[in-house]
Amino acid sequence: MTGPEAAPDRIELRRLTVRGNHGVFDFEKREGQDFVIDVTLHTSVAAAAATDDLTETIHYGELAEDVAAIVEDNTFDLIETLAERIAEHCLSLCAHVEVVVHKPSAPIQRTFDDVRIRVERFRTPAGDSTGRAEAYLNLGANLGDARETLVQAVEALDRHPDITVEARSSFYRTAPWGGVEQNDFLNLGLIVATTLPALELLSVAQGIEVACGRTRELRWGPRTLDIDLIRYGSDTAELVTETNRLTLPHPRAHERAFVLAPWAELVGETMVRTPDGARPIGEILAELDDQDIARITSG
Ligand code: A4P
Ligand code: MG
Repeated sequence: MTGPEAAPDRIELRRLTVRGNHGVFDFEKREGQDFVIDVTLHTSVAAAAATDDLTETIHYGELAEDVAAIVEDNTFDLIETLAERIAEHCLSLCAHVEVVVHKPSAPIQRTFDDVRIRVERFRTPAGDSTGRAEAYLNLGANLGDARETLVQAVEALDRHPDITVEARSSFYRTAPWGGVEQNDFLNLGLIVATTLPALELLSVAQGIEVACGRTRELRWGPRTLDIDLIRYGSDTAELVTETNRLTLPHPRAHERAFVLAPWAELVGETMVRTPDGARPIGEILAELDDQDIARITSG
């Protein structure tokens, strides 16, 4: 359904002009120059057109900001590298992208109109050659019938045609993390296989949150249902991205026993990113033993 052949539609951003400091020469890095970017996202816009709902599509304003930030926040020798970085980011949004980076003021001692690099990339499945990626999700609830909500959320994810729940952890009763005084949470972890890009997986998860009555009032406060994407991909091919809508791997996972304990139950050992580099999950969990969590072994 989301394969390139099924999406003749495109979202095209043209001639985004951003000042950056890329180039082999020192003066290029020092003084900077304008880079002009074209991005083509091959993605179906049918769902957005049918519902007239921005959340069903890729927000071109956010796309422009994210691409501009990649140009501004890095210093590469080559526009090849810049194009590749932008393409990598775009692959978190959809499965097939084209990126052109123009460098109209490149140091060429001849009259020329433009020099540009064009890359076309397809999402390499973080998992296998069929386009399926594996993801680890953490679900939490502490309002209403939390257990029932979690069961329904797992069923809803599994019902989605592009998502298969491969493994579900036990339920865990966990003390609230984040300093807001509230009831204990019920949490569980899920391994899913999916053909959806990460951002589409997040959209599906958020749709299920809404369907389960989730309202967002207080950060880290009580919630009917919260679904966080913790990792997309495997130890060797993990998606790393940081945008307004999605940060992967989840930036606070390594601080939270309620995320790590169900994950360790499902996978045994895995390496988890922390600000000090990747560390074994068991080692991090051992250091979080002051966090009050209990595995519920019945049911
Ligand atoms: N977002 C960015 N990256 C991600 C990601 N990897 N997964 C964006 C999910 N969402 C991600 O989240 C805010 C925005 O984060 C979303 O719009 C999404 O685009 P939210 O769920 O709307 O707001 P929130 O959950 O209140 O904030 P936040 O910072 O996501 O909170 P957390 O980290 O989800 O923590 N204690 C226990 N014991 N158990 C819990 O389950 N949960 C929380 C919520 C706090 N304390 C808890 C628990
Ligand atoms: Mg959340």
